[in-house]
This record gives sequence, C-alpha cells and structure tokens, in this order.
Amino acid sequence: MKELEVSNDCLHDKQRLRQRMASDGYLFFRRLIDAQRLLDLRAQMMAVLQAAGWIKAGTNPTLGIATEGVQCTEGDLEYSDVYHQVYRLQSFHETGHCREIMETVEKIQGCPMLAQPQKVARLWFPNYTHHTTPTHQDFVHFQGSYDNLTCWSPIGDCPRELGGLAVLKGSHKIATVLDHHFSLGAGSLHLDPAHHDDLSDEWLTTDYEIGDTLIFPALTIHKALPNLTDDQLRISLDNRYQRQTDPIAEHMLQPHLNIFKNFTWEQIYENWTDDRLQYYWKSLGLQVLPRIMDYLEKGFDEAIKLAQKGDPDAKLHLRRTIERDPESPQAHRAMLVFSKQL
Ligand SMILES: O=C(O)CCC(=O)C(=O)O
Ligand SMILES: [Fe+2]
Repeated sequence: MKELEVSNDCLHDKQRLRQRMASDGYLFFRRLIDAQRLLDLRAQMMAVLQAAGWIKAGTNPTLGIATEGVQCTEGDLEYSDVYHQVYRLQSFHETGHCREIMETVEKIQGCPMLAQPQKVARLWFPNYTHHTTPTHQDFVHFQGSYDNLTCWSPIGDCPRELGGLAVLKGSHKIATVLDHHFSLGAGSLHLDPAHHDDLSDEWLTTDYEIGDTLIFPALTIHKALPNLTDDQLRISLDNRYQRQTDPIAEHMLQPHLNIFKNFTWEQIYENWTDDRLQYYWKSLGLQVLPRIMDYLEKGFDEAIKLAQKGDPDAKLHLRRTIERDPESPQAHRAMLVFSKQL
C-alpha cells in the first residue's frame, strides 16, 4: 500500500485544501491534534480497560498490552459494558470538539460546523482479525449528508501492523452509496470495490503517529488494516462533523452503542465537572431525519441466508444477535435458523 499524502502544507490555504479533498477524497494531517491531550486521554482510557481486566497484569497500562484470552468487539455485551465506561469520560467527548479539528473542518467546508453528538472510539484487540473493519462507505452507518466529514485519529502511535485506517484514493467520485453486504467485521457491512470498474485500486495508508488525523467525506471508501501485533490493543477516535445547517440522522443524536442496556446521556454526564458540552446540540434547531434501516436490514437478511448454508461468520453474527437481545425480532429469526439446523 502506498503512503497517504500529507496536507500540513495546505493547512492555512482553504482553496488548496478543498481542491485536494475534491480530487483525492481525503486529507491527511500529521500531528494535527495536540499530542498531550491524546496522551492524557489514552491514559484515562487504558485505566478503564485495566479495571475491566483487558490489560495484562504487571504491564504499564499506557502500552495497551492486552490480557491473553480476552477478546471481544462491537456487538458483544462484554464489549459494550467496558466501552460505556470509556464513553463516560468527559475528555473523550471534549477531544471531539478540540479547536484543531473544528478549525480544520470549518476551513474544508467553508462554514460553521457541528461535531455530531455521537462520538465513537474503537478498542480493537490483537489476533482478532476476523473482526477488522471491512471496506465500506460511512454513509451507510452515519447517514445525514454526503458532505459529512469523518475524522479518524489513533490515540497513540499506530504503525501499520497495529491496524490503522486505509482509504481508496478518489473513491468519493463514485458519487453514490454502493451496494454493501453482510460482513463479520465492525459495522457488519462491506462493499467490494472490484465490482466497480471506475474505482482505482490505489489504497493508501501510513504508519500513524499520535495526533495524526485522516479526514474524509461520507462516500470515500475505506477500511481498517488488521491488528497483526502479538499483544497490543489499537485504540482510536472516529468522529463526524456536519454543516450546522445540514440535517442529521436521528441515531447520531444518541450515544454510540446505546441500544445495549439503554445507555443514556444522563448516565454519561453523571461525573462530569463541566456542563458546557452536555446536550449542546439541543438549542441548535437541527433538522432530524429518520434513520434509514435498509442497509443493516439487507445485511442481516444476507447473514440469515448465509447461516442457513452453514457459513461460520454468519452463524457467529446471529449468535451475537441472540445474546444481545433474545426478545428482538432479529433474534427470533436467528433462533429459527439454529433450531432448523439441530
Ligand atoms: O477504526 C476503525 O476500525 C473503523 C473506523 C472507520 O471506519 C471510520 O472512522 O469511519
Ligand atoms: Fe468508516
């Protein structure tokens, strides 16, 4: 894979920033976010993971060395239990609003921008490559407007083997949401660029350093690289920014993974020392769109069909669905597949 082009030289030249975004479908900045802010956040997050037993005993938690035998991902109850503790950290939310990011996305779009309420962190285990974030476009997950920007930043250095993000250069020019299919990886949906002749095969990535930030709009095709380290967790932020005048999909007003145990903003704010970022979006009069469920529903239908044929990834996905909420309609469909296989 080739290297991402570094755009720090255009940081103060709005026109060049926009030209480069329009031609390449991404902008990459070295050390955009203050490293100390991220180091502090890393220490706080790793302390949460340590208390949860995810960090190997006797190691310095900031190294993020995972306890052997502990592995889980989004969709697992044990993941969301720990993730929700991370999600309570005030500094995790504050980082999503930091000046460096807000100023940069405002330069790119040329107007006041809003950090969407739903912030996202990823806590990715080593030796768990089946669950790597597959190739996708963010619109299927976050919706709203095609112009929304994702900002991805590792919380710590993230060399290739730790599994950072890769983008398909120029892929936003496809200008539409491509067909996504069931995948076991994070987000549960993937697309196959080989099915589209007009896409390049120029995948780009880098050895990320702390503070580095990759920014791209909702149609840019991207994926994570597998975490190939023996024992290190990869932790990162991916937050989304929209024009203040654009509509927002309703689920982006909720905490990420809130469907697990009805996780609420009230719980998140319980121990905060500052209320300035609490419910900050409520006074803005945002236009709220219903969430489009079609993408995930189609993926789930595919998982059902694949599981019926014995596909192990699809079966694992269905088992997770049952464990998460055995009463849900999807869990009932999943149970039916297994009962027929007995
Ligand atoms: O960090 C990951 O593995 C996934 C991130 C991603 O897809 C995104 O930031 O949109
Ligand atoms: Fe994504």
